Formats: sequence, structure tokens, C-alpha cells
Amino acid sequence: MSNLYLGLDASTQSLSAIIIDIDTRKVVYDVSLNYDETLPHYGTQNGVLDHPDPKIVHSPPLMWAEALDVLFEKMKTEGIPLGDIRAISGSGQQHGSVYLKTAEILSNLDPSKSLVENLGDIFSRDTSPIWMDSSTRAECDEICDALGGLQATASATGSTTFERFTGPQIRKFYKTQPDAYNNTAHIMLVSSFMASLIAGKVAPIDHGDGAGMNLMDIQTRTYHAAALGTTAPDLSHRLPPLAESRAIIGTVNPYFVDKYGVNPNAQALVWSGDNPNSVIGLGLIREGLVAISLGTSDTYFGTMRNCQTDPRGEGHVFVSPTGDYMTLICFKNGSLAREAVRKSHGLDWNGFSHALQSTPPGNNGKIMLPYFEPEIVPNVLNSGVHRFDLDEQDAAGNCRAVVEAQMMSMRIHSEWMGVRPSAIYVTGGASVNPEILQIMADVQNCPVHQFEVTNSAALGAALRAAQAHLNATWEDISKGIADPISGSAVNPTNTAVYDELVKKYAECEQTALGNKL
Ligand code: XUL
Repeated sequence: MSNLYLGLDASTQSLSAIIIDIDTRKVVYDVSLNYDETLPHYGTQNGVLDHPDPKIVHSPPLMWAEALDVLFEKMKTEGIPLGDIRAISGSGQQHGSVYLKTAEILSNLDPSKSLVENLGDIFSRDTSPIWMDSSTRAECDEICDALGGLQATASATGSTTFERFTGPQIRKFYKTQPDAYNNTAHIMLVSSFMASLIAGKVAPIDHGDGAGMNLMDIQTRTYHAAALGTTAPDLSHRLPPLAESRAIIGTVNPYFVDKYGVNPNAQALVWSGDNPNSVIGLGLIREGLVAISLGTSDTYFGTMRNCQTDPRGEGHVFVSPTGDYMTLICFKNGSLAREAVRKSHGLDWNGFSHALQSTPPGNNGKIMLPYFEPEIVPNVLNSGVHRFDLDEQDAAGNCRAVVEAQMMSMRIHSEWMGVRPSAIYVTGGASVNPEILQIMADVQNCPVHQFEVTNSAALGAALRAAQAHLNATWEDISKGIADPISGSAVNPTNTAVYDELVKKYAECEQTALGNKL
């Protein structure tokens, strides 16, 4: 008999499962079902429904439920010992919401029928707005104004209002479909909807995903009365309670026991959002540990013990599953900008690396503001690349300038957290480039480790399940499973150069932003 923990991840495009064996510290199962391919009858593309208005992005919640059946059937058919599962938790794409007329059926599902047949007509809204929806600008402004503006909203709820956040989405639903809103008994997040299916009752929303709603007081971790009031009438009794991410809802829904042979004593945990789960899957279990994902956009995940919010309203503050706080800061011009520079000088990646090797740290004071696309952090509405003491034709200088700019911008725009990183775990395509990692280590003055993960959100969910069930420390749980690999050490001489250059960069940014980019 093994001690297995199941982590599920209901992301935008797929439902994944990771099972860990805590005794051998190995991932023993790792699978992903793509919605478009597995469930083509919902007609989604990349997991979302087509809509004539590109700002409106919804997905069908029944598809997520059906995917659960397909996944458990697959695990059963493949002979996965589901009877050895001790606890189950999960991860959901953040911010998306599910609207139910009733939830009574959840505790009384008939295993001879599918989840789709069982759920039938329980939704008061057939489709769920998800995080890619950007149709709620008016509602964002209404809520933000009522809460006292950008800074006040960020310090109350952890983020200023964003179109994709759940509160503005609920407000829009109430304003545009008041009858359907009145007919709604339960509003759930993607995470808490899936947790409700697994647990067989209305699941709480955990503090991590709750912080992505513009409805939770980020300090007290309870619903924020003024935010509720300004979002929609009679909202509080439509929302489930908030809970710590380690909260156990109960034992698994008998539906999964009878139908698929899941251990009847398996505990069903509260789920969380994909970003809080990834924080655990990436091993960010102490204040000061940071992960940077170098993808199309670059994302900075930081952890902090005390709650600081970003006065500029650019970064988000969520609650980490450890109980500490976490931040998510998204820099849009990531590999997008690196590639644009590389291509414009006709280089391949070797050539780009060579350019970094042949130029000195600090680039002799040459600076680029790499806004090839409008930027999220800092908020730059119109694209445009700005060069200071840098010639556009200087190939090597531009390669170094784009990477140094990105690293300095991350340093400047995470300063509000009041926590300097003690170690950075770096993932994503560009993390294989040692020159980029060296610049990151020197600018941030901390060691950088490469980190290889396939699905940090599902892994984080499985680790959360194990941690809560065993009541273990996070160190004990992650050891040997969520560990970084090779690293780059800091070169103190280079750091001294960057400590000066970062001041110049901040001034250039001020100049450019002051000029209303
Ligand atoms: C975070 C966000 C996305 C979603 C989907 O604020 O919108 O990361 O969680 O992955």
C-alpha cells in the first residue's frame, strides 16, 4: 500500500493530474487532457468559446465537470491505484466564476450516470467568464471609485480592480442579467467549483484564490464589506466561506469512490488558484524565495511574510498556501522583446549569447526601455523602444541592453514588497541561457537556480494535499520533489556596477513615463 496524493489542475486549456508518492518522493503519474481534443463537442478553441466581441471570453463549466469524469475513467482504466490516494487537492485558473441555481445535487450524485447528466440544469449561467475576459472596464471603474481609488482598492483587496477579477465580472452579470443573477444561489470560482464536485458539497474559496476577486480584505482574509456592497446586492450569501488553503472539506464524494474506486477515506482539500499552487510547486516556501518565469511574458513570483501592496497598483498580492503573502508581477515584454532585438540584428541564440559575452556588465551606461509592446509593468499604454546613450545599430549593445533592462525593471518594480530575494528559481525557455542568468544574479544580488517543472500548479496541489493530510512542515514535504537544480552565483563586482546603473535606469524610465509614453 503506498501513500499517494493527487493534485488536479483545471487550467484554461486542459485538466491535468499529478500523483506523488510521498514515501519515494516521486511523481508517479502525470497526465494532461486537452479540452479541445478530448471534448470537441463543446466547440472550444484553446479551452474558450468563440465570441464576436473579442473582449468577452467564456468557457462552459460543464466541460470542466465532464473532463473530471474522463480523467478519473482514464486513471481507473490504466490501473492507477486510486484506493491508495490519501488526499486530493487542486488548482484552478484564477478569477473565473461559475453560477449555480442550486447545489443540492452535489451530495447525491448517481454513479451510474455521468457528472454532466447528474448536474443537468443546475447552472444559472451556462458559460463562465474566465481570466482572459476584458469586458468589464466600466464595472472596474465603478468599484474602484467606490472604494476610494486605485491605491485604496489595492491596499484593501490586494490588487486594484482588473477586468478579469471576479468582483467586476459579478457586477457586470448583475447589471446585464439581473434576473439570472437573482436566480443564482451560489457563485463559485473555477477552483471552488471543482473542489465542490470532489467534496460533494459547496467548497470554501481559499485565501489565495479569494485574493483574485477584488472582494477579499487582504489583511483580515475575510470578505470586504464595502467591496461586496458596491459589487452587487445580496452578494454575501451567494458566496461560499473563505478558508485557509490547508482546510480539509471532508472525505471525497462517494461518487468517485463507487464509480472509480477512490479510497473512501481520501480527504478532499480546498483548492486554490494556479499561481498560489505554483508557488508551492516551485518550492517557494520561505519569505524571500522568488521564481521568475522567462516566457513570452516574464513573470515574477515573490513571497513575503507581511502584507505590502503595490502603491502603483501594478503587481498583485495573493495569499500563499503557506499562509504568507505572494506577489505576481507580469512584465509583458519578455521573450517578445529579447526575440525582437535578436531578430533585428540577424542573430541566432548563439549569436545573442556571444553578444552578451562580448559586452561588459553595465553596458558602459547604455540603456534601453524595451517596450516593443504596450507594457503592463510599468504601465505603458503605447509601445515604443527608447534608447539612452545607445545606438540602434549597435548589435551587441542592444542585446545586453534588453536583458539588463528586464532585470533592472524587475528589481525596481518589486521593491515595494520590501523584501530583497534571497534565491531566485528561474523557469521557462530563456532559463537555459547562462549569460541571462548571470545578469539576473548580478542585478538582483542573489544566486539564481534553474528549475525544471512541467506542471508546477498540479504538483503544488499534490504537495498541498500531502502537507495538510500529514500535518507536515513545508520543508519536509517539498524536499526531494520541488528542489532547484544548477545555479549561477553572484559576482559582487558586477553587482556594484548594477547598483549604480539601476539608478540611471529608474531616471530614464521616469523621463520616458513622464513624457506620457
Ligand atoms: C493571474 C491570471 C492567470 C490565470 C490563468 O492573475 O490571470 O495567471 O490564473 O492562468
